[in-house]
Amino acid sequence: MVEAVETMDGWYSLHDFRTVDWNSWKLASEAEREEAIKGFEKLVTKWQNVEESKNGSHAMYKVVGQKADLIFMFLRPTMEELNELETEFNKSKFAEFLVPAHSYVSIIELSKYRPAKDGIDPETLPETQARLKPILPKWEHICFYPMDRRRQGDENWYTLEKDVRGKLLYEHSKTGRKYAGKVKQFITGSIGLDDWEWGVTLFAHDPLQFKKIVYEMRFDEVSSRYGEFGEFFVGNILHKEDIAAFLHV
Ligand code: 76R
Repeated sequence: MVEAVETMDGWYSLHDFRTVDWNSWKLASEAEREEAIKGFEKLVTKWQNVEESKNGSHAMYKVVGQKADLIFMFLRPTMEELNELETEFNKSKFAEFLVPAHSYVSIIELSKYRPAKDGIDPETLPETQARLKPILPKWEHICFYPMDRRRQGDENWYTLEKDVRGKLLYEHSKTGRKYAGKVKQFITGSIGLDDWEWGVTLFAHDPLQFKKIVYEMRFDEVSSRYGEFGEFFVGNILHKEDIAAFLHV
């Protein structure tokens, strides 16, 4: 029987996509807009405090294109905390001017394809714990897309033996490592949580590196034979200090 791989699971993740309703934003009074901006900045400060105390992390980007205007990625230890922060955000004044565009629920995931070294469970290592509960980089650009492993005819990931899958992923990781310092990736597992099997979140200083890495990986067997991809979202960082300027009308 084909063996599943054991996963190590970290913080829960919510990718929250919102569109700004610019018409109602422009129709609002100056005082209302100011209240919305101040309240939103306060929320961001709250998220920053959570991040400083290492109880979660977040990323905030402006989407390029029509799929949404803002991407938030939130990491929290529990699904309840994700829900609480989402609800708090929804009740805020600023949310009166936002339309939900999309969302994605998943969990930071690492897999145990490599045999344990010296019988040590990798999950107990501090470096693994740091990767399972990561502070998201504040790099200039983000790229998010969901993906599946194919299950069709001769191309069925789920009928491959574990060692074969491990080898293919090892090859994949060699391509990935070429982008060290240029692309930072976070793989979140979403089997049983959302519509696709994984979420891929990439950060880069130069958006061209998204195209380079995704293109190069298309030729890795694990992607060329076994990868199915969903919709891509790409954006530019929005710092707290720039919120008012972004929303100025
Ligand atoms: O454990 C590790 O992180 C190291 C080895 C590794 C695994 C097991 C690794 C390295 N990845 C792994 C698993 Mn990955 N990754 C993707 C995408 O667009 C595409 O074709 C694929 C989207 C990118 C861009 C990427 C980048 N990886 C996975 C899995 C889980 C598969 C499973 O369990 O079946 C998915 C879905 C996936 C997808 N990967 C790396 C990268 C990069 C940049 C690395 C090197 C990281 C480093 O060593 O710093």
